Amino acid sequence: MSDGLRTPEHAVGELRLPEGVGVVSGSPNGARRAVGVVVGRFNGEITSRLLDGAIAALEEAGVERERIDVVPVPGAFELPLGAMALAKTRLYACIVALGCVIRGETPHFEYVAAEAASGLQLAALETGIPVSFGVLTCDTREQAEERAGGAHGNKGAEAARSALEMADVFGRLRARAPQ
Ligand code: INI
Repeated sequence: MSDGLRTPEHAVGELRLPEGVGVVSGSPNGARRAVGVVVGRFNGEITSRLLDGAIAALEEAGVERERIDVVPVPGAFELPLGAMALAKTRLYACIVALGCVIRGETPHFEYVAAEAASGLQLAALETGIPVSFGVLTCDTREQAEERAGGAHGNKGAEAARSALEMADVFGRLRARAPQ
């Protein structure tokens, strides 16, 4: 099974929610939302496709093009700082981080990929603004191409929808909390 999100080694099926509990869930709704996108220039052929996928998904979800700001950074290692800077402006409902790390002959890959992942999570946790992880970490360029608009979908689009969903659920939770 491959729906673009999961590869055959992932489990199929939807989450089943038990009856009787309160469920606060969001949807990728972009209406009246501004979104910041930070994107690595390294492996630019791939990150351009991730960016195209993300912008298309944001517009499809109702985000107006003029409300999308894109910040290019040198590579995936710089994504966390870019995301943090965007989040701290408080101008954006969520941040989409896009990059592509491809394994080389040295352990450099491990450092760049690990710092990108933990740094992006830190940016979200420190600011309370959702930051999604649209960073490909692949062994080969072919694997990256498959995930940037090829057989495995477009992870940029997936990251855009995840960020909007989290922004939406945050909004719903805020609306429920006592003022
Ligand atoms: N940056 C990437 O985004 N992808 C890579 O595959 C990559 N590799 O393999 O080196 C990469 N390196 C650059 C890194 O992100 C920083 O820009 C650089 O180290 C300067 O801080």
